[in-house]
Amino acid sequence: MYTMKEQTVLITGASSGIGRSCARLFAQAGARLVLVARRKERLDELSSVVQGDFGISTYCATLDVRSNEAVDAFAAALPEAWRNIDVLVNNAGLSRGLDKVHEGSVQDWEEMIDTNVKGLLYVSRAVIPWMVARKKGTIVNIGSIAGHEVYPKGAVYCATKHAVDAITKGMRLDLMDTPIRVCTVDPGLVETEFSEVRFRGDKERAKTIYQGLQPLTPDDIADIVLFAASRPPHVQIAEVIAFPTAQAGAVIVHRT
Ligand code: NDP
Ligand code: 8X3
Repeated sequence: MYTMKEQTVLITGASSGIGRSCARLFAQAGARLVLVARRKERLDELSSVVQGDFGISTYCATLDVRSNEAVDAFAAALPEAWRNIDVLVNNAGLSRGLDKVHEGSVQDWEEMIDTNVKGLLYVSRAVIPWMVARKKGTIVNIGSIAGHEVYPKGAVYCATKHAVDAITKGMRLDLMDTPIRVCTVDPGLVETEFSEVRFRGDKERAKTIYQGLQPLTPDDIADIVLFAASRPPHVQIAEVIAFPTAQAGAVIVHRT
């Protein structure tokens, strides 16, 4: 069992999927949680569950990471006692649509770029200076296999995750002379609300993505995030790619 006792962990996109699982697993390990997402009612429900189950404390806030003003206002409003962020999990992200570039929706592109790239940067810009001042911290960015490969009709989502990969590498260079560690966890197929969001609520289409194989669960990924964050301070897990056993590439999947 990993211990995160007395550690403060900020998770973006904690209202669902991988972010929600990270909240539960870090709470089980004894961390105090700062949970943000747009759906505050879900955060409040999660917060009372983890407080009850694990006796830890939480701070929840509505936050749309696409707005730099909102991120700055969140950071300014965060009470002093919660600013000692030891672990930042940059998880909030989404895909919209599956389209050829010449047929795609500009609005979908903007939503993906604003959330996955600019949102991650805004939160990082607000939080990392606190880590630098304290000479302590671990940043875990949730990338994707889509940050290593490009698949048909996924150019823009893949571009955002390639950007996460580049930003992660850049952060590691920029923070190399500090004790702060930078990690990326890059999953393949994980069954969450991800595909429902991509296909705008089309549950049947979303289900087909995970049919015929055993996908990863959000807990599988949260376990890796917790592992990376709980290594001794001199150990920096730089990058983990995690696939279901029946997946060998972004679109190379064995289905039965
Ligand atoms: P979910 O749809 O289940 O969760 C996405 C989370 O991101 C939600 O909590 C959502 O909260 C939050 N979010 C989305 N937009 C915003 C925003 N503008 N501001 C704040 N929070 C936001 O999907 P996953 O758990 O699967 O996705 C988590 C991360 O994992 C993403 O970065 C995704 O790209 C990545 N990933 C997922 C894979 C998969 O197969 N599922 C594989 C590889 C990577 P709310 O709507 O309440 O704001
Ligand atoms: C999300 C999973 O399959 O679209 O990053 O690359 S996939």
